[in-house]
Amino acid sequence: MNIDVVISAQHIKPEKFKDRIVVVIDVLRATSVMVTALNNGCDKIIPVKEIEEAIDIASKDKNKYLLGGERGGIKIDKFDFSNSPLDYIEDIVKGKSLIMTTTNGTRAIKNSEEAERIFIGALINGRVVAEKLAKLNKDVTFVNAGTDGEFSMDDFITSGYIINCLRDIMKNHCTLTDIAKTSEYVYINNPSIISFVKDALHYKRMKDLRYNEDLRYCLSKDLINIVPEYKDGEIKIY
Ligand code: 3SL
Ligand code: MG
Repeated sequence: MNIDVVISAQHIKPEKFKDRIVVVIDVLRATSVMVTALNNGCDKIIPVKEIEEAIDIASKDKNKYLLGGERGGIKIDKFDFSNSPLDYIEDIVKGKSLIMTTTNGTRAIKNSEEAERIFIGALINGRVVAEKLAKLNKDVTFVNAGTDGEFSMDDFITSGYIINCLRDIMKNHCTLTDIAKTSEYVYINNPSIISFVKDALHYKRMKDLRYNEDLRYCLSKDLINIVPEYKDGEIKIY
């Protein structure tokens, strides 16, 4: 198994995904929202790039669809929810379909469509993602959503955590690209993820917007045991 990391949605080269599994990571906060909503009984998530597209799909059946996402970290006008994972509780999402558009996370998923399979990863489901990858034993690329097309410390250390779990399960029977090694190195040398991530640009933005609870939740490891997959335009637990 070969393991690689891509540092942002803008750095994706689709031709490099042939025959590989991709794990998309936007730990703050899109993929943490997706894992949470599906774990709380949401039927499926439809990620889209544009706000108009989301509103258009939702208008087809107002009872079935919820609209969630953000621009600039803030709820979009006419949307039901922002991009706070703590909003996606069972009472609200159970049996519903969520249409989501976010600045970086949903873009990273759509830009990864050339991959053989696409999984949704975060810290809250990190270990179970590693277990799934070990079972499949195929080459894998961790796509970090990044922040506005740039490298993001929070996604990078999350990749490092999952890689570390994976190497542990695989008893080292895998090869890592230099960037994958660096990602794991960053994780190993920063046992407190929050202490490392607090210097990240996006962490500071979240703090300024007073999303302290979101930060604490999204930066916790292994709270959830599901691995959502993106297939044919939908994210579900298959
Ligand atoms: O960029 C994204 O996809 C979002 O997760 C960003 S935010 O954390 O909701 O601001
Ligand atoms: Mg992010």
